Amino acid sequence: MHVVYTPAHLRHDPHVEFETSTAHSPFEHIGRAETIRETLQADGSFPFRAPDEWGTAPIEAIHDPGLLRFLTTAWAEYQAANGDHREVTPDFFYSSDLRNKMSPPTEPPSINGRMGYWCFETTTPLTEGTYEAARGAVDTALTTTKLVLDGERYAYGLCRPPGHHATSRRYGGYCFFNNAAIAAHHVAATTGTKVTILDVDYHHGNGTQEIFYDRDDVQYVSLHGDPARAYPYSIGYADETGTGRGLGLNLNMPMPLRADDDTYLAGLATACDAISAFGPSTLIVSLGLDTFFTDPISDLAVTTDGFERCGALVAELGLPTVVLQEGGYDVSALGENVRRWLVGLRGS
Ligand code: SP5
Ligand code: ZN
Repeated sequence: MHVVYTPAHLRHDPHVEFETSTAHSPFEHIGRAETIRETLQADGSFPFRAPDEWGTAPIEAIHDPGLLRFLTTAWAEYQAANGDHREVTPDFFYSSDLRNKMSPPTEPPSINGRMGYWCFETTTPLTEGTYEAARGAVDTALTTTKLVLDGERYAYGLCRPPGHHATSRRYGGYCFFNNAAIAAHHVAATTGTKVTILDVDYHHGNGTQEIFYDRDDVQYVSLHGDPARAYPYSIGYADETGTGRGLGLNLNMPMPLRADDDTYLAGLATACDAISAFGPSTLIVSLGLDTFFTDPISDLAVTTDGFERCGALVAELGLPTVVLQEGGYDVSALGENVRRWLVGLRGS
């Protein structure tokens, strides 16, 4: 199984995250991707390659061109307006309620206003090289996808920053561009076949759901911490099933507190039944390992052995499978957890 990796992710290097009313060192940092790289390289059975360059067209097929334009220059514009800041976070968030009973808002002219227009939360700072890193993650996702379209049964993209919280018009949740959504649209648009995104990150992939909610060519299936208690709080409930042509093609499976391997795998089996019923040509897995029992920001209880069983269960679908990295924050176990999930998928 090939691994696609680029050191471009090192350019996204936050030192501060505003979370739970505290400025602390970030959960999402370069060490995450580096420990995965080191563990897979040490295994010796995962050949590495660099991504190709895909340009911006695949991003603009999914995201508002305004978001792309903003991210290209936002960090530098913020420095020019506000003086030197190593990394930048909005201090204002746009909400349509602010202009209730009036014309809808347009993009503000000032950089401080634009920060809150394109971002939805406080844990996702922009650093000097964030844009280049986010472009590298998209290139990684598309190159991994191409390996599978060209005939490989499985491939793994070590995407960082992750993607599944990024909506068509907003970044946040450590995510800038929605790597998995861009990959899924690429498959659907270039092959004319159906695609499923199976999202096993602890957090609901609100961005992926939003992007495909009204489409009948991409199914979204997610197991995640119940949004009644878990980020992103406002979306991810079981009664969100799609709309229009997409009705019935969005499946949310909120998980109870401390769900263990057997509970989680029972949910995953139900998810796999829904995927089989849809009949996609290709499976894209948004792989988060933050369901792990010692993850510092999550509350499920999946083990390393459980991750291997998850990979093996997904393999039973018999589908060409693109695995893309999302979250996972117990860095001491993250590399091995990814490796075991991929070993389960590969079957040895
Ligand atoms: C890709 C991904 O996994 N993004 C996750 C983004 C979550 N960021 C904010 C999490 C805030 C949760 N606070 C939990 C406190 C636990 N003590
Ligand atoms: Zn997550």
